[in-house]
Amino acid sequence: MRGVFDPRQLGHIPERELHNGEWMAYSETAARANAIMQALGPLEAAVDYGRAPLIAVHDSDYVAFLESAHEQWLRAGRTGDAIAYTFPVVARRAVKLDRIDALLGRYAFDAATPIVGGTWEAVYASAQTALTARAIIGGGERTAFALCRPPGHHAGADYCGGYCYLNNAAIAAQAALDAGAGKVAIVDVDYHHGNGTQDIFWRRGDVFYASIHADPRTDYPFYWGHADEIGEDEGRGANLNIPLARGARMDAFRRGLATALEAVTAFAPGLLIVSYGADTWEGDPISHFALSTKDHAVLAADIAACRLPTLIVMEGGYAVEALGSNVASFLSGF
Ligand code: Q9C
Ligand code: ZN
Repeated sequence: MRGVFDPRQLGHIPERELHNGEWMAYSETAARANAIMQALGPLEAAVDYGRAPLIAVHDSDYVAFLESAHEQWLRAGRTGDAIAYTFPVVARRAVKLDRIDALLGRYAFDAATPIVGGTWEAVYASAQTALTARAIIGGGERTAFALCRPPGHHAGADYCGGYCYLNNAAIAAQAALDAGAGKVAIVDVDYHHGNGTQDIFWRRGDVFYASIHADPRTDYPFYWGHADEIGEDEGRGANLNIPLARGARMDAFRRGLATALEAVTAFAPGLLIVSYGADTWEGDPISHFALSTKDHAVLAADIAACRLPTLIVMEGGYAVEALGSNVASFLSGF
């Protein structure tokens, strides 16, 4: 399978994140991408499609913020990672905000998403990586892999969170629609619910989003991912959440995936995008499912049995020592 990677993605190196009330080393490291590359061998370079496909999904003021945030942070006399300490949950008003701290909170929903010197270049390159892999399928390949990092599925149209800044899968989905795909389905098999992807397509009938993930009653991102969230307006019925209890093993996950894939098949998309997280693996340091490395190949084979053109976009997975074999196992299932 052809794969895409852009080395600019390695320049995003946050120092730490707030986790259960304490600072800990940042989990979403550049070493993740290196481990995957080592397991897969040479990947193709990303093509630059510019900002237009980013703006087709994200608010342009949010994208401009991402591009300038770290400079603003430095101009305010700060050093290190830019991070929010206040979040406008009560009054998310359209007032003009100038102070960098106000902007950081306005455009983030958690403290897991700092902005550092290399963040903009990396998130831009990550989105271009997804777009390039999408174009490979547009050119006639049945499958392609986008080694995206930072990941994307927690990022909404105007917010970052959960290590995500630009929603790579959503950007690729929109690009596919704009290229004439008709309808797109996204199946999200990361441990966490992809709240950003759900939000972006919440009222849309042309993109079906299905996710199997840890129950938000116990797990991040808490406020999204519950089974009763089915979309609204045109998007009513085009959102399917399948939450599983902590500790879930392959049998439960596979049943959930089968339900999701049945709905995808009924939707009859022109393209299937898989938001693939390896954080369902049994040894993941921040997650609590119990899938084995071999299980990943079985899930992928279940997906491949749908016989749809399929773009695989990398999301989470934090056990760096096992990440290469988990991703290689998943891709082998196709
Ligand atoms: N104590 C992805 O897998 N940290 N993002 C939660 C809980 C955020 C995971 C802290 C986890 C985000 C793409
Ligand atoms: Zn995850």
